[in-house]
Amino acid sequence: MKTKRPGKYQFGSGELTERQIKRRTLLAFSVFIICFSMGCLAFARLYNQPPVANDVQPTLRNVLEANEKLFSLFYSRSREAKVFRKTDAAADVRQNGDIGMDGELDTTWRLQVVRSPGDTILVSLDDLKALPKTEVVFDFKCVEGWSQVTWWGGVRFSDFMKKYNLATQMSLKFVGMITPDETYYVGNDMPSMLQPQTILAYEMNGEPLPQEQGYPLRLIIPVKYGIKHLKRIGLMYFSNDKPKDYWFEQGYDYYAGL
Ligand SMILES: Nc1nc2c(c(=O)[nH]1)N[C@H]1C(S)=C(S)[C@@H](COP(=O)(O)O)O[C@H]1N2
Ligand SMILES: [Mo]
Repeated sequence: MKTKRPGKYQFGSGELTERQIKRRTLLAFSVFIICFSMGCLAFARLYNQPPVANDVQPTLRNVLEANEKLFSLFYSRSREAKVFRKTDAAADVRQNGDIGMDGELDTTWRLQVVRSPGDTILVSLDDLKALPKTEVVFDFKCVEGWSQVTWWGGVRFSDFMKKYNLATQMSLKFVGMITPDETYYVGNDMPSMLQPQTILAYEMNGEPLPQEQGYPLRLIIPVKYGIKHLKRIGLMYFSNDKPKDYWFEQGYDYYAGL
């Protein structure tokens, strides 16, 4: 059995001399200094970057975009939000966000569906109510940190697309939606839009949609955060490019998926 001798240390099976230890300590310290300097440089670069108007810093934007690519890879129609019972739904539904919600709308409202540039059809609330009704009860989440189980009824978006012969449009990558006054707008990826829980909602808690909840029609897209559930849809269009998105312009993640 080996005993420790002064000036020698045992490391695993081999023994190291004090010189070797000094050399290794120096090496470890150099590696630390190099890594630390690189970290400082990276931070300084990030910190000194000028913010771009209406956007986050370029480096952060690149990270966000890399995240988006990852997310969109994993997004699929099979994703479903957890469902709840109607009795779990809040009676007193929180109202949040009122951009593009000035005044009140009535039955003269029509949904404008831009099938292709220059080819727009008008759809009334009664037209939508004539389609099969789908209901969803899910945990509505806002990026501000609150969530609430809520119950919505309307037309499944995929049903709407099929009934209106919008198969070509369904093959595009995105759906854009805009309020009638054009002040709030969102873009959603087609796989999430065609997910079976996504509905064009005209009811809440089994009643006509209240004005502040987006009467006559709003989007309910349970796989996304609240920012994507546009209230008071005026116009809808389809494209392979990302439609403009209000909160994306403020620096939020484009997909805002859960
Ligand atoms: N037109 C419009 N739709 C909107 C918003 C908005 O400001 N304007 N806010 C969004 C946000 S951030 C959330 S959390 C939900 C809130 O929906 P609620 O008012 O039904 O709770 O609506 C979304 N849809
Ligand atoms: Mo929100």
